[in-house]
Amino acid sequence: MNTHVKKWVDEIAALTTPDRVVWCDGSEEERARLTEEAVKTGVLMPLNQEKMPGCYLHRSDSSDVARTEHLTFICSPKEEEAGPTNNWMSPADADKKVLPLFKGAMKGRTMYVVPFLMGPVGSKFSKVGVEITDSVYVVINMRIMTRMGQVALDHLGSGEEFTRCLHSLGDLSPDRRFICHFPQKNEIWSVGSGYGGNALLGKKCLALRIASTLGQRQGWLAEHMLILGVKTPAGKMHYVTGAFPSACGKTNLAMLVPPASMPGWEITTVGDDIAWLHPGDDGRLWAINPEAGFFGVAPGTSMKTNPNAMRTIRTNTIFTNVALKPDGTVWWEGHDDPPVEGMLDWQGKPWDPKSGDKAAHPNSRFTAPAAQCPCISPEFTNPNGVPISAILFGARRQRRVPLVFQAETWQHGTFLGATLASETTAAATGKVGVLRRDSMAMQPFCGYNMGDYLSHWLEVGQKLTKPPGIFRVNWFRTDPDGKFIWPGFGDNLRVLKWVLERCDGGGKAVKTAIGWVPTADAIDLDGAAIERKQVEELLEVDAADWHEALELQKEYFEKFGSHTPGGMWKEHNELAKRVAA
Ligand code: OXD
Ligand code: MN
Repeated sequence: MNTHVKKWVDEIAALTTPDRVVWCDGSEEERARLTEEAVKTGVLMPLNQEKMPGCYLHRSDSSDVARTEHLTFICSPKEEEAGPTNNWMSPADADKKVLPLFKGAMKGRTMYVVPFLMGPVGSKFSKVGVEITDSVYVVINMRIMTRMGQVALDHLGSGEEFTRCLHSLGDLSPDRRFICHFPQKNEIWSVGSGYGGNALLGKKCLALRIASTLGQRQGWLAEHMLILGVKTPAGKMHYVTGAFPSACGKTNLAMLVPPASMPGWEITTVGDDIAWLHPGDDGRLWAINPEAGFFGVAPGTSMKTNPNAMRTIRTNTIFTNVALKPDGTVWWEGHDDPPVEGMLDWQGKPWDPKSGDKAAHPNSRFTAPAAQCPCISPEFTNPNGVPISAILFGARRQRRVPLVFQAETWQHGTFLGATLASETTAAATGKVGVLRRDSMAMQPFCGYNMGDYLSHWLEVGQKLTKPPGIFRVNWFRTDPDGKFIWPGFGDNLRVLKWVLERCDGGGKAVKTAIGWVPTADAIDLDGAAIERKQVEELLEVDAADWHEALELQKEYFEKFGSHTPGGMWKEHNELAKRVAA
């Protein structure tokens, strides 16, 4: 037993006073036992075991259905270290305000100790966490989302370097809900929520917020990015990462199925949400996926939009807040099957299709093992990761932003990521559809001052002699009737094809004020259900449109004061000159 882990667990047990302490080893026997317990206590409901073996439904508290960004804090010693885009709480205030919520919080409950590994087994890039939680739902989900149990303790050995992740459901009241991150002491406290992004502490809290600070100190990047492999018909293998805000199609893009009209292309999935990026000795950028599962948005997932996800979630999957059919299977808005009589909604109430209410919560989720994905990459478990040819930055934008364009340099690409803005989704509480700044899709997940984060991006770029190409994409432009113009999904491969041609020194493009834009004939539309004329529209750059964007970018960079790197101002000023010209 690692003495540092043991000591911390003893301290937390003394603080939270659970009835019993259970150390989790990650075994199949343990999974079966904990699942049985969760069924007995009503935390999980078995689904139809013939049609969906190993699948369960969880219904959360109705006030606990998404990430709560306003209750999420970075507890660095100085406010400036957290920066203007994070909520900050001093460590002393956290001790006063949040720590007492853990006092006696596990009385009458079981305290589970969950050692977990983020990243492939045997990788020097992987990190160990230990989550202490009083939620059996969290334990069962952590077993899917991470490499849990002995494997993590083996990786840690006798060392002291692990993230201390303390979680309690508390009383689930949003008034007593806090998600606190302590980058200096490598610690996370989460109380009052059982929702994935707030409670599965390996995911957003460790693999993004804490990891981003480790990356800053150690010279790498923790990013909100999918990783996919693309094999061209000529047999050339490329890996691409893509940063998109929550619920903007990362899982769908990561599991893309090439359209029938593009034979010979092959897509494999390395990750759908998080990438840890390291500059390699060869001057390239290398990526690992720290996660072992998918925590995907259910609504909109179907055999049409994402057949690989649908096949992944047929077995051994935990569904949260989806609708239940009378035959014990599940349903959500956008499912292939039509809704049936007698369904229960996500809160377990009879659902009336005429009511206009959603049957599944818009942020209902599936938690599924990545290894079950039919297109999982053989490199998913490679300790070295995969070398990256291209980075995409995408967001949900109804207007202005073209389908795709390429940055000129790493610095320009960093600027394209930094100025990303997207319409909000149901993945976080708050209004949906409001345009907000979301640099690198990391605004809610960066554990330190985002001005310094942008500097760090530039520093990492300096270490790359063969940097990936950087591209902005936008699948979400709409017509005057509000309908998406670009078909998306499998057809996104047409954009990827141009992207990779550019990375290989080909691909026709014109230089515009904002970057390299494909010529209208450069995108392969063979067999696509979209007219060339529409694609021309999607590629249009109207310089006048960018005047307003420039104003907003300026305001944004000013927020960070002296922390905004000079390189970002340089890109901003050059864009202003080009737009004016
Ligand atoms: C997620 C999110 O759950 O981004 O991945 O909210
Ligand atoms: Mn995410």
